[in-house]
Amino acid sequence: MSNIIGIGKAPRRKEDFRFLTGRGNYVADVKRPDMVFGVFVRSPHAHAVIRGIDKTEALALPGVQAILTGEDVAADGLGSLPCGWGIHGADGLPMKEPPFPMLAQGKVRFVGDMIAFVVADTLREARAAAECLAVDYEVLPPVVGVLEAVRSDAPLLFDDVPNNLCCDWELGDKAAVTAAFRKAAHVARLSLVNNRLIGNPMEPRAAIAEYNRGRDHYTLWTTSQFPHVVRFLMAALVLKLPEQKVRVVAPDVGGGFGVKQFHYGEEAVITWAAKKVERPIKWVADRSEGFVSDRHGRDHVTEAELALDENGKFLAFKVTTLANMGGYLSTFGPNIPTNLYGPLLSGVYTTPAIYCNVKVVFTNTVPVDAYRGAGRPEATFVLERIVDVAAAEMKIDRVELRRRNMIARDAYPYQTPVLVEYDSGDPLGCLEGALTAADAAGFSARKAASERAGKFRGLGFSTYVEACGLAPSRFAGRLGARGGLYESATVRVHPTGQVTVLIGTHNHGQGHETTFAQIVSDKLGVPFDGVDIVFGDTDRVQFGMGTYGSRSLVVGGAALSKASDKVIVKGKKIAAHLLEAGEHDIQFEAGVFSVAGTDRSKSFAEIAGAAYVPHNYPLEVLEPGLEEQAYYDPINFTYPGGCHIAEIEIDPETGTVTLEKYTAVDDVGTVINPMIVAGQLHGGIVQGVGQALFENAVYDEVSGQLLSGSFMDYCMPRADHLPNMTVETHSTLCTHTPMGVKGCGEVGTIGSPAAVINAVVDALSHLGIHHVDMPATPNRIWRIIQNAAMQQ
Ligand code: MCN
Repeated sequence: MSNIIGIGKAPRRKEDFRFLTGRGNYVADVKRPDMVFGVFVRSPHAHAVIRGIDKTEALALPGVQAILTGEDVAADGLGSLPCGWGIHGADGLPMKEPPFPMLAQGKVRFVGDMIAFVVADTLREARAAAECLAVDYEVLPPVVGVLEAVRSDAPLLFDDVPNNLCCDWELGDKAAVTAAFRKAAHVARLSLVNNRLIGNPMEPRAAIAEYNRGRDHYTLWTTSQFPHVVRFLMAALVLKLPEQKVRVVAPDVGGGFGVKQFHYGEEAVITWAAKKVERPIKWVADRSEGFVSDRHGRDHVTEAELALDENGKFLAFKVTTLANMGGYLSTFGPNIPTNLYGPLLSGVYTTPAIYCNVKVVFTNTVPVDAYRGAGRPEATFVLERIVDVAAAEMKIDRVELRRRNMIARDAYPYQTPVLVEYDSGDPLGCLEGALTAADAAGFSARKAASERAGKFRGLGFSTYVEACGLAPSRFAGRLGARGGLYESATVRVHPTGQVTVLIGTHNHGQGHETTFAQIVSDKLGVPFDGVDIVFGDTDRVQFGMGTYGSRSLVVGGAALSKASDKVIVKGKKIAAHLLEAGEHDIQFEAGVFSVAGTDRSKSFAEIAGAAYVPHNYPLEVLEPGLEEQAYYDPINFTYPGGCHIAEIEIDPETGTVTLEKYTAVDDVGTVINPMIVAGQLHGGIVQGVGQALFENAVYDEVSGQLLSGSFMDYCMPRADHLPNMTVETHSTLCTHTPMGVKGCGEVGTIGSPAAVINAVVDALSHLGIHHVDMPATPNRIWRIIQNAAMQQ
C-alpha cells in the first residue's frame, strides 16, 4: 500500500503545517463566552509574614469580580499542592514535606509566591485591582544559597524544619568507598557549582477554567505536559472534587522542557475561582511572571572525590551535594537531586564503589524541580569533570583514562553499585566514533593556528549514560512514587481502515504526531497520512502519565505497539472467518491478511470494514468494532548514552568563548525518525551549551530578589552562538523495549555541559586552571585569565 512510512524513515513533521501557518491552538488562543480575566498578586519579598490583606479598595474598583487569598483557601478547607515522592533520609525518616498552599498562608517564602488572585471583567481592570491590593508585610531576612541555609544561624523558612533541611539522603556503600580511598594511589578532588537555570519555553504558562453549574462540571485548559496527572492531583488532593467532574485539556503547548510537568497552584486557584464567579476565567503569564514562578532547575553545590589506582583505574567515587529546593517542594522536586542523580554517578565506568550524600535544602527562592535532563546532567557534569581533573593530575591522556575505565560492550547487562542495571550500550564505540567525527586527530593543528592568532583553543570530552523512559512502576514505587508510571494507548481503527490513536503522552515539540503515526503505519501497514494522534485531553484519552523523562517513545510508544499488536490479533480472527481458514493459518504482513500458502487475502482496510459489519462473523465469538487499548509498564529504564566533544576558542582579550565545533555520537537504540532524533539532539545540546556558557539565575543574597529576572540579564543561547553540529547515532538495541528503542529527548542536555566546560578548562590549562564554574561568561573567563597572569 502506498504512503506507508514506517520506522527509520524521516517524513516531515505532520504537526508543523499548523504551527508554521499560524493554525496552532494554544491555551491563550482559547476563547470562551463571557470570559473574565485573572491576575495573580505575587510577593515582592523573599521572606515575610503576611500581617493582613485589605481587599476593600481593590474590590471597589470597576469590573472586579472576586479577590481570593490564602484565607479563602483555608476557609474552603482545600488541600496543599502535593509532592509526589516520599523520599527517605539516611536516618530512615521521611523527608520533611511542609504544606505548599496554593495561595500563601501567613508567610511568603520567595519573590513570586502567590498572595492573591484577582478576577475582573477585563485584564486591565484585573491588573488595576491587583496593584491596589493592600498587603501588610513584616519583612524577614531571607536565605538564598544552600551553604548559608544549612548554617545554624540561618533564617528558618518553616519552624518545624531545622536547618532548612528537607532531607539528608544517601546512596551507595559508604564503608566500601572509605576502604577503597584508603588504598588509592591518587585521589582527585573537585568542588563545583551547578548553576540555577530557568526553563523559558517559548509559550509562557497559561490557564483557562470554566465551571458548568448545570452539570456541576469543571474544564481547565492548561499549558501542561501531563493533563491526567494535573486532573488527579488537583481534583483528588487539592480541590477535593470528584475526578470525573473535572476535564483537563492541554492543547498545543509551546515547549515545556520540564517546566510544565508540575501541578502548579495557578491551575488549582483558577479552577476553584471559576466556580465562585461562575464565568470562565483566563490567566496568561507574562515573561517576567514566568521568571519568578516557573519552577527553576539544577542549583547544586558539590564536593566530589575520585580514588584511582596507580594505573588510573577508578576505585571509588564519593559525592556530597547540597541541592536547592527553593521555598517549597514542587511536584517532583526532591526526587530530582536524589533518585535521578545518585544512580547516574556511575556513568559509563566500572567504578566498583560509589557513595553519594545529598542534602535537600529549602531556601527563599523559586521552587526548583525538573528541567530537561533533571538530575542526570548534574551527575554527568560532576563525573566527567572529575575524570578530567584526575587525568590532568595523573598526567594520563583524558581519552585514554576514559577508555581504561569504560564498561565493555560485552559486559552488558551491567549492574552498577548504585541501583541501576544497564541493559545495553557501547560507550567505547560511541567514544571512538566521536573522535573520528570530531577529527580529534587534527585538533593540535587547529590549536596551533588559534595560538598564532593569539587565541586559546580547547577540546572537551564527555561520555555519559542516561536512565530514561520514566519509569518502571515497581522501581518508582520503591522510591516512594505515589502512582505507577506506565502509559496507555488506544488504537481505534475506523471502518475505512484509517486510524485514530489516543495516547497518554503529550506532544509539545517532540514530534509525536509524526513518529507515533510512523509506528502505526509500520505495524498495521496503513498509510502514514491515515493515522491521527490524539493527546492532551482527559475526556478523550483514557489515561496517561504525560511526557517527561524521555518516556514518550519508550513507554507510550511501547503501549502503542502493544495495542497495535492486539488489533492484528483481532484482525486475524476476522480474516480467518472471512477467508474460511483457521485463525492460525492467517498471516499478517505489510497491511495484508492472507491464508498461508494460498493467494487468498484481505487488505487491512477490508478487515476494518468487515469488523463493523456484525453479520460477517458470529457475534458470540467476536464483538464488532476494531479498537484496542494497551497499558505498558517497562521492566527497566532505558539507558541511552554517548560521547560528546566540544571544541572552543577563547579570545583572551575579552574572555569570550566561541563554540567552534560540536560533535555528538549517541546511542538511542532503534531510531524511529532520524530527522526528529537529530532535532531533539540539537535542541538538547543547545540547552546544555546555554547552561555552560550563558544562563544563570542569580539571587541577591541580602534581599532575595532575582537579579536575572528578564532576558536583559538572563542570557539564552542564540543561533549565532552555535556552529553546525555533527550529530550521529551509534545504536545498541534496548533489550526490553518492544522496538529496541531508547529515549533521546534529554541526551543532548546531559552530554553537553561537561563537554563544553572540559573544553574551556583545556584551553586554559596552560595557565594552571583545573576548573571553571558555569556559566563560562566572558566576564568570568577574563577574570580567570587576569588572575592567572598576575600570579605568573
Ligand atoms: N524518537 C525516535 N527514536 C528514538 C527516540 C526517540 O524517533 N530512538 C522520537 C520520539 O518518537 C519522539 C522524540 O524522538 O518523537 C522524543 O522522544 P523521547 O525521547 O521519547 O522523549 P519525549 O517525547 O518523552 O520528550 C520528552 C523530552 C524531555 S524530558 C524534554 S524536557 C524535552 C524534550 O523531550 N522537552 C522538549 N524535547 C523537547 N523538544 C521540544 N521541541 N520542546 C520541549 O519542551
